[in-house]
Amino acid sequence: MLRIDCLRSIYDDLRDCLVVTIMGAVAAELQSLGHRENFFYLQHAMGLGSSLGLGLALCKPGRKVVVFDGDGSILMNLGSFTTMARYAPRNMVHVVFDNESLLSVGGFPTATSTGSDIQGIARAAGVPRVSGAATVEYFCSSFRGALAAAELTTIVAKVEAKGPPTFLTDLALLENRFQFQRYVRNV
Ligand SMILES: Cc1ncc(C[n+]2csc(CCOP(=O)(O)OP(=O)(O)O)c2C)c(N)n1
Ligand SMILES: [Mg+2]
Repeated sequence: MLRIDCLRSIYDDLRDCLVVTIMGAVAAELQSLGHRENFFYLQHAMGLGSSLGLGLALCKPGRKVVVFDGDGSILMNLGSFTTMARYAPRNMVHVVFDNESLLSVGGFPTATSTGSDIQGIARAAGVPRVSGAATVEYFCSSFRGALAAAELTTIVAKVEAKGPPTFLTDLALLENRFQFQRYVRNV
């Protein structure tokens, strides 16, 4: 399963959501499908995508918040699961694309390549809805189910360690930051 195909399958469902991605491959892939002012690509702060998403979800309870995370990133911030579970915002969908790799910096294997189980960690932390996905169809239906469920959900999608040809885009970090901030303020 390719991450870009997962993103494509749910792209239209993101229209009214506040969307946060981690940096690197997933940010470039989502942008390649078409940037929107409700998308924020968190640069550099590796591991903190879910933390940012949690803050947004708590501040904007009337909006769905979607986080596109990575295995390497969430492994750096596993405590985020316990904080997410503690506050359990009903409007947050946390997707972890697990390619068992730090793909964006050259493809070094992560601990999920040797058996660490992100779904198990999320469950143990108390996240109320946790599921896995290994096909695009299943991912798409799980994601739509999570949006409709109104309960904090983590979906761990096992994907190939394949990314876009380049991570460079023409959207500057600050431009994205101010645009997203204005969008959030006005919703
Ligand atoms: C604190 C910190 N350490 C290292 C980096 C460099 N870095 C950027 S993306 C990345 C890999 C992210 O891995 P993962 O979350 O699995 O996403 P993938 O690249 O596989 O899509 C790394 C190590 C960083 N931005 N911040
Ligand atoms: Mg990865």
